[in-house]
Amino acid sequence: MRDMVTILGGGESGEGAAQLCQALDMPCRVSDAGNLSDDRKTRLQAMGVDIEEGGHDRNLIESAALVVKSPGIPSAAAPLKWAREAGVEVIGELEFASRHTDARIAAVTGTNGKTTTTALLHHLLTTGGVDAGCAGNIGTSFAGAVAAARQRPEGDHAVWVVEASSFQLEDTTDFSPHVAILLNITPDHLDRHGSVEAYGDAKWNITSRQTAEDHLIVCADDPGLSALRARQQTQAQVHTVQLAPPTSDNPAGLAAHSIDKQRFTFLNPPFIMSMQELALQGKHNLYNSMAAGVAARILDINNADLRAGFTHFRNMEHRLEHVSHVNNIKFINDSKATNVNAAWYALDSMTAPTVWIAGGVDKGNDYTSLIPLVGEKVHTLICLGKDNTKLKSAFATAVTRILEVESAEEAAILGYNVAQPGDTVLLSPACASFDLFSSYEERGHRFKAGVRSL
Ligand code: UMA
Repeated sequence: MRDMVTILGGGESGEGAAQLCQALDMPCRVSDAGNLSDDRKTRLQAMGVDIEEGGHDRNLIESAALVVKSPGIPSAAAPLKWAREAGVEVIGELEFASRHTDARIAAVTGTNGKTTTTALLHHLLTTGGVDAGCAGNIGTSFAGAVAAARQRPEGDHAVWVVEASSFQLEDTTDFSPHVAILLNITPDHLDRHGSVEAYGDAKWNITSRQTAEDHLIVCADDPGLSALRARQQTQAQVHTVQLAPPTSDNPAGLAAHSIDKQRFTFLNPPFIMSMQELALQGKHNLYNSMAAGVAARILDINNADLRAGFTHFRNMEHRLEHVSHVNNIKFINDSKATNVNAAWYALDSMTAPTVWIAGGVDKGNDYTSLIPLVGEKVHTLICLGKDNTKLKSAFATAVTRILEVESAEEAAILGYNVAQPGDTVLLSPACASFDLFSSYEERGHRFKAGVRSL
């Protein structure tokens, strides 16, 4: 029967899509190429959702009213081809969620910093008294979050702050946030998108359907993003964040810039904040803060609340997270750094001699940009991966000592043993975690457990 929604993938997105179907009284089934976790299966069965595991039945796809796909499934996958051939509409879970909320959406994307910026913007809005929800790639599926918000006595949120990945944006057809933040573009997920251009084009969907009533916030200092903007169009009002004062790029916009890195300034109307007051430190976080601040101002947050929000924000776990000091050796957990650019920012922010823990699943990494930083700051590289061949050869001449471990606890302990008082031990892998861990979160938690055991 053609009234069923077939949900492909039974992870976080699949469960969220099923919850939203239930909230909307749409019959649905979840189909997964692998197996669902026991917890998820129990929850879905309790909702009365049919579950298919170990593969996707073509009939269930061809007979669906709608296919909602999880972001991890590439669009060239066979089940999506079957759906398209049968004339069945296929949309991503993010698109599905956005079709069923009337809230204003502020969406954040970029290669790095999007999780921090999403969390910060959400914090700024709630500090300013806005009823804002937060969901998406940050960890809670947007569809599941919308379903849950609809059950509240007060109903849906007024604003959703949504972290959107390239995978999710690739699967959109109508998604059009009122405020979009595009932070930066550096090569990532090339195994999925094929080229940095295709990756950028997927991200551009954050603004491609915006109108002149909407807002796009971009970093004007990012070369990858500038290249993307040069070949793409937007109807939205553009606001820039940058280090130098803005010149020609829409001077009427709510631009933000920093002066001599000590303070940053928002224009129209003016607001100045010293960087010392910011909870988030580091150059990349300056961009993240400015972008979130511009978005918050568009969403009517006043200067006093903005200042309070910037000052009291606590950063997310696994992002340049200060774990502890042990005998004057500092431990930092940056397990979320799953690509070269993220690790570059982490290394760039190191101010002491560093023991660097890196490695995992290499997504086609080019380590060249890290070599000068590593040569300058790192005395020991600890490789934490199943196959460290590429990492070892890339840094063979840049670093004096290269060691290998196969557990994050061991990496923390070895890091402690090779560090001198005053040093920093940094876990910033530049790689995905799936060779040794189920997620970057598990990698970070186990590293922190190793630090705590010292
Ligand atoms: N599966 C199929 N058929 C396939 C392939 C996979 O059924 O052909 C199944 C798998 O067996 C698995 C499920 O799909 O059970 C997993 O779906 P998924 O990979 O889309 O993962 P979810 O658990 O739904 O989590 C997704 C995001 N994951 C990815 O995009 C890979 C999460 O981002 C996100 O937090 C979550 O939705 C809620 O929005 C994670 C991520 O790694 C953090 N994102 C990437 C990144 O940040 O770089 C993009």
